[in-house]
Amino acid sequence: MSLTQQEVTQFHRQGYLVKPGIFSSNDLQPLKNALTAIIDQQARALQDDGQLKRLYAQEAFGKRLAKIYAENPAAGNLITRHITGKGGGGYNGAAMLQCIRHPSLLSCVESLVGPDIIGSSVYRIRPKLPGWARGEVPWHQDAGYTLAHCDRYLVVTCWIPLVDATLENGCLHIIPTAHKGGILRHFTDGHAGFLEVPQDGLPPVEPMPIPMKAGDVLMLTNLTPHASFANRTDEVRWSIDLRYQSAEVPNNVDEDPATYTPERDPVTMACYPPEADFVIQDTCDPSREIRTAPQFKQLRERYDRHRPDSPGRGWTPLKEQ
Ligand SMILES: O=C(O)CCC(=O)C(=O)O
Repeated sequence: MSLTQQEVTQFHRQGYLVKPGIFSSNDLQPLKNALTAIIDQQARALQDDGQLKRLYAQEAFGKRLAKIYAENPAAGNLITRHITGKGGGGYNGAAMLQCIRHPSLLSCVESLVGPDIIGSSVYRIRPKLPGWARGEVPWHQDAGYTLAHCDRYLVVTCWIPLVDATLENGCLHIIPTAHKGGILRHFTDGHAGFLEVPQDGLPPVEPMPIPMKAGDVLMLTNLTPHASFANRTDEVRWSIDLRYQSAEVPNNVDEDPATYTPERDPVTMACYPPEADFVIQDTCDPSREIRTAPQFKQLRERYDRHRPDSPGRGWTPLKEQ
């Protein structure tokens, strides 16, 4: 299931493309099971510790963490952090790699970045809880988070809801065609601590909400402004966002994070130095591809142990605007 020429053209013209039904519900189930297992294990520990009255074990995937959070926000936050990591990292088990390497998804990505594909270090799992400020992500471009020398390269974000994403539960909103205007001015200390482009810094193009079914894929460029707003339901809006780039885009695949030095010229660095990039497809040397869960886990955890500092790109705080 690769992209048609028309879809590739729409992606480049509009800065986004929705491919419906790439992941079947069977394809999503292993990840949902793995996340449920983490929630279950953590909920039991919290209950033993007297911090939760109930396990909510009979609740559906979309509801369980929301119920826990509603009973005790601190307990909900703790479990959420186990899943997302602290500002990165997070769940890196077999089911995650399976999603990242999903064959139909990779065929679509290949249509955009070519056959030699690097899994960009930045992938995220987002349990967007009702009433959870950190679930609302203000306007930004993903390039705002990566180093400036990468603005000229394409890094494709694939945003995939694990449950239906609606206006009510906080689907993604994007600004079409705005990627053509280059990088916008971002500020640190935006909503919930995220980078933010304030309203008056956004291009004068009407934003578009993108409601999606579970398993659809929204593909964005790294310069496409996007945001998501409050979840006004009583269920969690679960999603993952994965990123891919051509092997020609700067990356840290052959680097040892233990020997990383932040003093060197930023242009010699990966687009996002703190986390591990990995080879998804290498047409000349397939032995470099990260295909097994232990390989993936080991690589990701090596970066958790020696997390390189990013020199950043000098955005200033919103309050000093
Ligand atoms: O999932 C969300 O609500 C925000 C996602 C996002 O900002 C991203 O994928 O870069």
